[in-house]
Amino acid sequence: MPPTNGKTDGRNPRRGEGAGSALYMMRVLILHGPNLNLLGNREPSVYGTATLDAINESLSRLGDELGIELDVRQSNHEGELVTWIQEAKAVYQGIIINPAAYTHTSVAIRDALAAVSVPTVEVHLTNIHRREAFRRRSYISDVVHGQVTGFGPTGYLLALRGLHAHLSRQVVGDITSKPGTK
Ligand code: CA2
Repeated sequence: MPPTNGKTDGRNPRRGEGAGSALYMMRVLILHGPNLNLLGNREPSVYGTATLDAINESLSRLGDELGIELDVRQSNHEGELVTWIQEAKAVYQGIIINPAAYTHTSVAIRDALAAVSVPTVEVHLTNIHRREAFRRRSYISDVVHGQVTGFGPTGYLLALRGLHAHLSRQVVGDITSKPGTK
């Protein structure tokens, strides 16, 4: 809780702790792909009982804790996901994406992620490497910073923590590196 006596402790509660936090608020875009809006209602034996709203609420709580501003979107349309990725450049410091079935088919999403080069974490609820052969191939895994797969809804939180740590290190690097040495 912030102090209630009108004085501050020098920290903006909307800002993250850590080296970069005094300069700006990190913004991260969360993208959920096709059919993830059905979570919790269908196929609970495969995808669990948590709804997408519940996952987004826990992400929002962690975002508040880490001082990260989150925008969360879901689409069943490949082109819409591509457009959102393109628009992410210069707006978001990071992306977390579960492209769902497009993981295994979409050169367009891969090309968009490669083009914007915003640090991205790929998330899958299930372990795609121990499922059907067609799910083992991800078209984006070699253009993203990292992949979290098989931890259910917790995977999104691990991804956000990992991205936060990565982006914080980048900011420290930017501040401490001498001009012309990068
Ligand atoms: O494990 C994951 O997160 C997946 O990205 C989920 C995708 C699947 O195509 C990928 O291979 C792995 C499927 C998302 C659809 O979610 C549903 C949820 C409830 C009912 C039906 C589908």
